[in-house]
Amino acid sequence: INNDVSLMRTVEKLERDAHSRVPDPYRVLIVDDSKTQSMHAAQILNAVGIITEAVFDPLTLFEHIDDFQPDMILMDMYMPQCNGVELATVLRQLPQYDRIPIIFLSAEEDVAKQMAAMAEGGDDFLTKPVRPEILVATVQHRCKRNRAMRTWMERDSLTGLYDHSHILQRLQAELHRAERQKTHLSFAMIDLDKFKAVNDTYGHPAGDRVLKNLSLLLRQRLRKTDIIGRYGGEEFVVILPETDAEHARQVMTELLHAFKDVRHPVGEKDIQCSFSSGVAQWIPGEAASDLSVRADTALYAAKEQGRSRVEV
Ligand code: GH3
Ligand code: MG
Ligand code: MG
Ligand code: MG
Repeated sequence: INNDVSLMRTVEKLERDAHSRVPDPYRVLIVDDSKTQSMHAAQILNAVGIITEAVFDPLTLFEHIDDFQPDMILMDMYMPQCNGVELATVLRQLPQYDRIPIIFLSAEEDVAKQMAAMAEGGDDFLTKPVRPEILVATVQHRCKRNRAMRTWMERDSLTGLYDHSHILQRLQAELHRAERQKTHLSFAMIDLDKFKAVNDTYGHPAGDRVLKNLSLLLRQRLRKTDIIGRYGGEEFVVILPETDAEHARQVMTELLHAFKDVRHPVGEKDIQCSFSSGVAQWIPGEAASDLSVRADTALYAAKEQGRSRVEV
């Protein structure tokens, strides 16, 4: 079996799939001090395939957001520790949480108080008891609109990968998670080798084709929990949660070999490319910026030592 051919087929298949893919189920974080209330809403949403997670203690909200990555939050207004409107105010002041829709679900019938909640960043207000169809329709609408908005705000248009600023936000969230769960995390930077020559020889569209193929390969080969971004023009990064440097090096080396085998169609002929990669394992307590500087230093070493290689 010719591995190159099967790989190109997979790349083409991935591209087709990307257009006809069933979207991942929506994820809703339910913030309510009452287990009964929260379970009731969860049952209604779960019945239509929405994934839910419950937060009973609002003070742990940020941990839940980082770990669960919700499409939206269903927020109770009155809780003993702090109220939902205050929580919304805090969320709206933090850029990484600012775009998450908040739907208030509360027994509060005072319209002035409902309006005050909306003024603090609520996107909808539903009063309990809510009709299940209304809850489902409102939640699905918010999730759908938000995904559409996030796609064009956070994703790079050529490759569909997370863009520079969003990948840094995800890195921050993953570092918080690694800190709490005391797990390893590795960060890899990828830079295409002699890519200027590809553009100069075959033209910019051919270069773009190579960038697209690399992004498809990364999505195909990496785990679902790995987070991939396009850092700049021909630079990519991968966040590998729960992965130490040695394992990350193996993963990146396998990717490197797979990528070198890909034949990128350019007019009549095919071209092949390689990349260099620098890997750094996060040191507990280390800032995201220091981690990425170490990965960049390793990448520079890979280039210095002849390219088409992975350095830690
Ligand atoms: P090195 O092995 O040292 O990384 O060499 P290089 O030629 O890849 O490095 P350099 O940084 O000099 O060139 C990067 C090139 O990447 C320059 C630019 O033409 C190309 N490039 C950057 N962004 C894009 C893009 O979006 N599309 C295409 N086709 N080319 C791009
Ligand atoms: Mg309550
Ligand atoms: Mg570069
Ligand atoms: Mg380069």
